This record gives sequence, C-alpha cells and structure tokens, in this order.
Amino acid sequence: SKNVLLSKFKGALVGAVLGDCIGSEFEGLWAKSIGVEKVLKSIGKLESEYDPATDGRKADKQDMLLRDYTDDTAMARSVAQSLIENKGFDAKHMAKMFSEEYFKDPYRGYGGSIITVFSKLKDAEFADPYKPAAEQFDGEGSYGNGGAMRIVPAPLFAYRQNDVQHLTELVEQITKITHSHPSAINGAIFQSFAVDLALRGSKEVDTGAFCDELQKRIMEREKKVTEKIKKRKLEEVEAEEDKEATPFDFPYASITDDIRKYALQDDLPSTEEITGNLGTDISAYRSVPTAVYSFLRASKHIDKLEDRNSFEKTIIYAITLGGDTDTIATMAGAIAGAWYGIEAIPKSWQASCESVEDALKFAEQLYELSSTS
Ligand code: 8NA
Ligand code: MG
Ligand code: MG
Ligand code: MG
Repeated sequence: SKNVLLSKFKGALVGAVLGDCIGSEFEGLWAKSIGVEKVLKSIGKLESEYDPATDGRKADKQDMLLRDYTDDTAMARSVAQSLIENKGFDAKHMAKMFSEEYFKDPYRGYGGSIITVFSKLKDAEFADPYKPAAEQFDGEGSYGNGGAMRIVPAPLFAYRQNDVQHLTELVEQITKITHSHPSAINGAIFQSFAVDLALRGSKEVDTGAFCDELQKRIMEREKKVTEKIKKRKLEEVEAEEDKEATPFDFPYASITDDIRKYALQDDLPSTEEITGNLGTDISAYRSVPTAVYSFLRASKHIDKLEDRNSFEKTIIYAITLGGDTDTIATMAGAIAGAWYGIEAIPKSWQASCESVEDALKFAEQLYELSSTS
C-alpha cells in the first residue's frame, strides 16, 4: 500500500530544495522585472532537459551542471544530518555542521552578517553554541529569515510526538544557534507549524481551517514571549505600568488575518499589495507569512498557471512575487511538498537540481527515526 506519510516527508524536503534551486535565479529582483512568463520560461528550460526514458537528463544535456542550491538548502541539510546522526538535537554538533559547511562552500549566497557567527563559533571551538548569535547586532540578534528557511527537517523529526510545545522548543533551540531575535525565532516556529499542519493535512486545502489552527498555535507562543518580556521589564523598572497588549505584541498571529484574507479573496491580489503588506525581504517577518500565503493561494485559481498542479503553482507563484525568491520559494515549497507529497513534484524538476537525492534519503531516515522512537 502507498505510504502517504513517507511521501509527505519526501515532498517536504524535496519541495524545499527545488524552491531554493529554482528561485535563486531570481533572487533580489523586483516582481515587476520578473513576471510569470520569465519564471515559466526558466521552468520550461529545465523540463526540456529531461528524458522520461532514463528518468534523467537528455544525453546531450548530461554535461550541463545541475542547478545549484544556496545557503537555504546548505543549512537545511545540516539540520537534517545533525538530527539524524544524533537521533536528536545536539546544539554543539549542529553549530559545528553549520560552520563547517560554510567554510567548505562559502559561495552559496549567505546573509551578510551570519558569517560572523560561523567564524566566532569556529574560533571558540563551538564551546558555547548560542553565544555568537546572541551578540549579533549589539545584542539584539538577527531578525533575518535564515532560521525559518532551514527549519523543515524539524517538524518531520518531531512529527510522531505530535506535541506543539515540543516542536516549538526544538525549533527555538535550532534557530538560536544563528538567530536570537524573537522575530526570527517566531518566524521559524510559524514556518514549522505550517509544515506540521501540511504533514497532517489531507485532500483539499481548507484555507480557513489552516489559518485558524496556525493562528491559534502562534498566538499561544507569542503570548508567552510577551509575558516573559513584560515580566523582565517590570523587574527592571518597578514603577512601570502593565500596559494592555496590542496587536504589535502578536505580530505573526496578527498577520495571519492578512494571510487568510488574501488567500481567500476571489480575485488574485495584486503583486504590489502582497509585496507591500506581507513583504518579500530577508527579514523573517516580511517573508515567512508570504511563503505560507503563496502555498494557500496556489490551491486556488491563478491565471496562466491552470495547466500546473498546486505544488508547481506554489513555487512559480512564490517566485513571481520577487525579492527574496529562493528563500520564499523554499519555505512555500516545503509546505506544499508536505501537503501534496512527492508524487506532485514533477520528475523533470527533481532531475534538475543538486541535492534532491540526498533530500529523498534524509526523508527516509527521518521517517525511520520518527517511526521507531
Ligand atoms: P543574516 O543574519 O546575516 O541576516 C540578513 C541581513 O538582515 C543582515 O545582513 C542585515 O542586513 C539584516 N538584519 C538582520 N537582523 C538585523 C538587525 N537586528 N538589525 C539590522 N539589520 C538586521 O542572515 P540570514 O541567514 O538571516 O539571511 C538569510 C537570507 O540571506 C536568505 O535570503 C538567504 O538566501 C540569504 N541571501 C543572500 C543573498 C545573496 O545574494 N548573497 C541575498 C539575499 C539573501
Ligand atoms: Mg539563498
Ligand atoms: Mg502536549
Ligand atoms: Mg534568499
């Protein structure tokens, strides 16, 4: 019988790799200068290189390089490998893997500041794996999306426990190795919840129900963080009044209202509306919600993409939004792959990118781990 869960694990990891490999060609471009035709042309090219008879590339394309993955996949590979090797989370080991991977292959388009973390980790021989990240930006921590972009192996690893609190803590620990800003951590948690919900989803995507559950989970998390910060402040400033909570205290829970609204809207929202209100930049807060939205929106009609399945639509649509295309497409691809499974991912796409075979192997290993623990 068909193993649905294993197919979803494979879909999640392969979907993430493909979003990165296909999206990176357009990274940093404005939506206006991309357009759906350019994305379809790029996809058409990789599809034309495929030979179904051999399930590989056409003979005359063999010498062409596979599309490269970037930092998004490099770091996700380390998360997967470290969880698999240790059969659990080991901060020092994962920090070592991130750092060694960077120094082995530094040209994968890493964020501008994270390199300092890798150097400090290495210089201190990974003694305190959380210290360098906590020192970033004068102690404020990075709010970049580098935590969220790599997190997909975590919800796979934690799938069987089926415990939101456990997943939350695991993701927080993994993220804090490089990103200590609450916005980066909660962004990674938000993304991991979306993948977890997709792994548990079946049949048609119900956008309302998906957003309700996602919002409930992230609200609980953001309330806890807000209470902690308030408590600390009250201890610092005795006389400070306990202010009423505002939506700004629950940024991801609040933005979920916009995700739901735009995903359910009959007509496709304009690209300007999405880039303006949800964002497409390298901060977690202005990219993770956009990835979740892209997945949900692709379950509905999108002009010019109706000969494509919902997984394909997710990747193509996410890239047309521009900006941090590889990272938004990798996160959206992880969610879509987790929902629709590996069968929804065209063989031609799988044959076009570096690291797809490893992603399939990691998915099997994480599946084995989660079914024996
Ligand atoms: P990061 O931690 O270096 O953050 C990325 C950038 O965000 C930093 O360089 C800062 O400019 C800014 N930033 C983050 N936190 C703060 C703060 N507290 N105060 C002021 N500025 C801040 O790296 P990351 O891993 O989060 O970055 C992920 C992104 O970088 C992904 O999109 C990834 O694909 C990569 N990326 C690379 C390129 C490239 O061409 N090399 C371009 C865009 C993104
Ligand atoms: Mg990248
Ligand atoms: Mg519980
Ligand atoms: Mg990027």
